[in-house]
Amino acid sequence: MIDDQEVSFYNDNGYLVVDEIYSAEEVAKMRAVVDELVDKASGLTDHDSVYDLEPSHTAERPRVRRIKEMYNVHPLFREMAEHPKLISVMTKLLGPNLILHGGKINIKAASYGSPVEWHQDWAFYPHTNDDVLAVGVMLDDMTEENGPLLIAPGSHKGPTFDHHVDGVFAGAVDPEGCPIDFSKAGRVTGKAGACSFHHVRAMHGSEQNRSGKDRMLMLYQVAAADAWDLRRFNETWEERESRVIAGTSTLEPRLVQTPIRLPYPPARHEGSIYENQRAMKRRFFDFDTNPEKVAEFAD
Ligand SMILES: O=C(O)CCC(=O)C(=O)O
Repeated sequence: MIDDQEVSFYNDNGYLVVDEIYSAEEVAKMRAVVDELVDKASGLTDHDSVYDLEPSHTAERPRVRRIKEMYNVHPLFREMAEHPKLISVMTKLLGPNLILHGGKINIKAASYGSPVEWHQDWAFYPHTNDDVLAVGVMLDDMTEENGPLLIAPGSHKGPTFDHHVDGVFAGAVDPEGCPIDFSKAGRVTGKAGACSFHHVRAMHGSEQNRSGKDRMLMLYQVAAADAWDLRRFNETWEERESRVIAGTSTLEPRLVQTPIRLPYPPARHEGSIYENQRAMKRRFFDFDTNPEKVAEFAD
């Protein structure tokens, strides 16, 4: 699926986009399941273990912002993590042994879908080595207008920045204190079925979706099987094995010197990155959460 030049692009920049990993039929199947799941959120008044809700959500007009760990919610999403084309790309980037360690569907609906402040995934889940990435499966076309993923090229080779506010984890960097030039970020776009791959240390974020087009992005968090999550030594062996999506696991973690910061004390607002980031004193992206205003955009 990818050649050596694309691997070099990923190694140099910390991200890559590959077209046509999933077929139109596969995307349609996944979208249909998401639609069913979103319908089930009507009546919810608060976030739960599956759904994260937009600030403008009401029980009558459900607005789901995220479906958490979708592979535990519907088997199709677990199956799609092992798609041969996807595995072929990740094998080139991370090696033959791969483990799924998290995931979500960020819905970012037309007119109001929430922004995500600048952050590095590494600040959330450091591992024993950084052969770890997130795949963004585009379930809609991701365009310049509908809040595409923005990634600061080369930032995966730099420091891990402070993601705390007043000493408590908040899941984002202070845009004023961070030396990264966000205006130089790559804007990740592609057709539905394409996938982005971003390195776990790459600085990234995205704007609120004020366009008229949905931007649904399903993220699989994948690691080389010898990268062990530093926060997670308490699951059973069977649980860990069930997350292997290619090759085999190992009991010999590979240790590599990387800049690590731990996400403790836990965020004031837990449940999702959107909630964690509510504690930020300064935001980079405009964010209209006023339900009246946001409803206006949507109508
Ligand atoms: O959906 C996006 O634009 C950002 C995704 C992301 O970085 C996250 O959910 O952690």
